[in-house]
Amino acid sequence: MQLICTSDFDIINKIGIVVFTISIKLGKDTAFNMKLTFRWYGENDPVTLEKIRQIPTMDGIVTAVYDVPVGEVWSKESIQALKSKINAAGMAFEVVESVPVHEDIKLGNPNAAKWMASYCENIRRLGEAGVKVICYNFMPVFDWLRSELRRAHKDGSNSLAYDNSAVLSMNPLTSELSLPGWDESYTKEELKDLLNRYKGIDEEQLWRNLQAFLQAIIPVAKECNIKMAIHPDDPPWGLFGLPRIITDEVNIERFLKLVDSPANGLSFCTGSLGASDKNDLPKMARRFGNRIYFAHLRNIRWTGERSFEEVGHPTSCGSLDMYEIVKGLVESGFDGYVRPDHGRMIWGETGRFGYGLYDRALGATYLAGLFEAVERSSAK
Ligand SMILES: [Mn+2]
Repeated sequence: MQLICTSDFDIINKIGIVVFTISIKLGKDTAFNMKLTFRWYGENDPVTLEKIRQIPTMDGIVTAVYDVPVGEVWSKESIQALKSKINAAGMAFEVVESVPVHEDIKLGNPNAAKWMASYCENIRRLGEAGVKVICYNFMPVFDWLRSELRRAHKDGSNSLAYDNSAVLSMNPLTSELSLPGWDESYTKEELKDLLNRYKGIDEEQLWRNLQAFLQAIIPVAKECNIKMAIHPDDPPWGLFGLPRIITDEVNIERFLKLVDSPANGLSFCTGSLGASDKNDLPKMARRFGNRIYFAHLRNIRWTGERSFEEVGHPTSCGSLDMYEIVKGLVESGFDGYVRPDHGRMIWGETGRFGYGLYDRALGATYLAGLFEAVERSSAK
């Protein structure tokens, strides 16, 4: 807490009264244990750092180096440039999302060792730049997947949505599938080849490949004072014959034991894990809170078996109990980084799907309010 006292002697002299103002500033350090962050996609992001800075209680930026092919070493200059820009805008750069994992590592093929060495070098370089948490995922081929990018809602907003029957009817080798980002990553031929290479990889093999990866990187992360935080699979079930393993409580328990080190932890993404109504998120938050270093907090509404749409962040907007999730995190001792996750498009905003400014800013202030209330009532 900072006590700021001001007295304006000019006014005292002029009008002969004493003006004495005491303002108590509840700085971020004392208001929250958690640190509020916002994802930013770099210079090409229409949402600028200056705008993000104006969201109340915003601490830091979550971003990555985007000018290097997946798997390769990030230049120190690029890392430093990001840090300087973010710091100049008055925010911290302590979380990277993501350092992507090369498919050869997930496939466990002979090139894996080379890519793991590059990955370790990235960890070292980010550690030197003051990064504390690295988010990554271990989903084969596809990152997050949706069947609709602009599901219209009654209030005039729109958001991403996932309809299981629509996804199952899609063939990733034709152009029907719409997923931001992925279709630019691979040509149809490359995708066909990649899907073929995964034919021999079942869940157990993917577990083994993940363990080999962790065994290579976790000691380096520990040395560099970095917490690795795996992002759960989104949605948390296998697709197109590809295995997915970071999906539920049992598997997360197994994951944490693969390399049982504090440097081996989680990004707790409620929208991803919450897509399955079998996942009890408050329970998971409580159980894994001390190994959760980064929380993506957003709400979704279940619309059918394995189907959902993204909604505003508050509990009453969707199917997830955000209050109980935050309570579970706080009561388990969570003091990591939090960010609002995908937002709807509201107020006519257009831009990167899920990553507009307005709804995510509303989400950020809602989350700040939840944390303030829960942290302060738990501290009593
Ligand atoms: Mn997420």
